[in-house]
Amino acid sequence: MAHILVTGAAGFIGSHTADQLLAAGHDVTGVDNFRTGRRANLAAALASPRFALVERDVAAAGQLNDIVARVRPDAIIHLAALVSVQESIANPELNYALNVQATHHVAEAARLHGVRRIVFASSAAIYGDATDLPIRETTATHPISPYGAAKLASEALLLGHGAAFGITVRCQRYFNVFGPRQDPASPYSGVISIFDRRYREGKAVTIFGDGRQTRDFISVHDVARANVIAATKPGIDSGAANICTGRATTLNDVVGVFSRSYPAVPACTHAAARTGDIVHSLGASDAAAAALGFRAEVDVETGLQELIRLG
Ligand code: UD2
Repeated sequence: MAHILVTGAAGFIGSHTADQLLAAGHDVTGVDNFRTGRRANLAAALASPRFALVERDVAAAGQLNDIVARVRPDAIIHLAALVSVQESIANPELNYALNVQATHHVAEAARLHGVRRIVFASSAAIYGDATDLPIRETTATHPISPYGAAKLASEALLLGHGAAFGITVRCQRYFNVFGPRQDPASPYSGVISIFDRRYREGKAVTIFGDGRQTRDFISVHDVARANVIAATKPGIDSGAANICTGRATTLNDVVGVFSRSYPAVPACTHAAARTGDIVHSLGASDAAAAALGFRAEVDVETGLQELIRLG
């Protein structure tokens, strides 16, 4: 069994990752500054004697060093981040601190204390508005937001450290992640989290555009499993891979699942498409299968039904 340090452990993806690591028998040290993470997400993890939580800001230099020196983790899963593209546009300086500098601090903590592996939360945002689908890891990267740029820069920082200092680095390029604990609070939150809340409240949802836009929606349970594999599977090499399903789902299909489960909720309304919205996004999943042996298992309908049951 391994000891894994998870930054951003109280977040949406972090808390599911901690839960799955614990379920697999590993020890977990979670680090979070609770800027966007929530203690309630860790209710299950905190009940485990193999889980420890440290409140700390990884974006401040040196903040991880004493923890890493004490815990001596086998791997760091670095998920702490500024998670909103819109916030990165409103506040590029904060994006730089939380999404670039913090990554460098993680890489340095790993180098200084001999951590052998880092798993990093990258994003499909590094590909920008690529239109040649499905998106492969060989697709040209051209970020169109400070957020996407920071994720791409972080990949480079980590892979550079990895090559120079003998650290295995896995960059996980998540597509549209959805599932329990995703925060629907902002208008720019993941569309499924917004729709889930509105249907539960009995309110009509709004589709921006005709609803025929598609996304590669991946369940957070699959994403957490991909993180566990990347952090703990023996004998894997450094690299980057899409973490996606390889299947496109239209927004109309998503609304269809909700509306069948909530027949009393008024029909959805339509508004103008969001400026800058990409119409189609779809990842190729073969690289993650080859490098990690990972394939997504939760189809969108099953994942939506889980949310609806929890509602
Ligand atoms: C995703 C990521 C973003 C960035 C981007 C890169 C999320 C939450 N966002 O943005 O971080 O990586 O991909 O391409 O994963 N929509 C509605 N009604 C609503 C809200 C949204 O119709 O109330 C539409 C929206 O206009 C878009 C689709 O739903 O066409 C998906 O929107 P999103 O914000 O969940 O995710 P996306 O793909 O724009």
